[in-house]
Amino acid sequence: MALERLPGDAPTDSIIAAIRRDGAAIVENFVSQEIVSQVLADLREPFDVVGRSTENDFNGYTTLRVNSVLDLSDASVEVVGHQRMMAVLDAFLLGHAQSYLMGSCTAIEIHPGEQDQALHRDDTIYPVHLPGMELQMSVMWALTDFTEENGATRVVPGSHRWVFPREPGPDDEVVQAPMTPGSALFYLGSAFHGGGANNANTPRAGLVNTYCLGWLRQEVNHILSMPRETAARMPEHIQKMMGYSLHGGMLGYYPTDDGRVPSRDMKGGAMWGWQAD
Ligand SMILES: O=C(O)CCC(=O)C(=O)O
Ligand SMILES: [Fe+2]
Repeated sequence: MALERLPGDAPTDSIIAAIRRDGAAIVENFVSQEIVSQVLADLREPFDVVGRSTENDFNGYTTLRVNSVLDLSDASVEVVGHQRMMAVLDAFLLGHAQSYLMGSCTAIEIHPGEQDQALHRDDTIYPVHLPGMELQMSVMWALTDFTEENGATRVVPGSHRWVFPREPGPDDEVVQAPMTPGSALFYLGSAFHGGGANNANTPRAGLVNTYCLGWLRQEVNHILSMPRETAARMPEHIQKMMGYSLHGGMLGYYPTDDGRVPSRDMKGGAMWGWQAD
């Protein structure tokens, strides 16, 4: 089988339906070439300067990684806060939270010679498994061509329905997600996936962003990783997803300079039931 591929102007409902069924889906040409080229240009120096600092058995030793891309590339705002992408995230993450947050924002350039990354679920950063409740979702944007040869992301379709602690075995089908630059692969936090081996002679670069339920701790501490002055220049929806927001009107508050806390709006909080309306 292959993952469903939908055109960038496909109805949001059909993208959601494909992800619900397979745990992942590709949306082609979802962001412009101009944005992709700009993000890639902004990342060249960070890739080359700090890209090897995250090398380990999981991330690989022939792969460059850059974290907190939002802080390094203004153009990445268009990707991280892509409005139609967020309409898809809404369907998966707003059933169990009033809002969601950006977990991480990581560029990954897999170089020739890299091996297959171990198949894994991104949501294992959270030590709970609640069937039917997605804790987070990932969106991998192709910044270069993703091909079967150069390490396009691998996904185990249907694995989002597996009961913990089932792991992929030799009989489970693994499919790849070839994409052109500007296309996006959505996958649920519960879907097994991993980077691919690069057997080509050119690198494969992608930007993968994760989004978690608003009452969970974010993978990256964006409040510390980006200077406040930079954050203040971000569009409001990005600031909120970085963590400059309260969940349910009460989670994440802090005293302001005069020692007061904002009046807490319990409406919409856990006790109230945020699906009531
Ligand atoms: O690079 C990829 O295609 C996937 C990377 C990934 O899944 C991860 O590092 O968690
Ligand atoms: Fe992953």
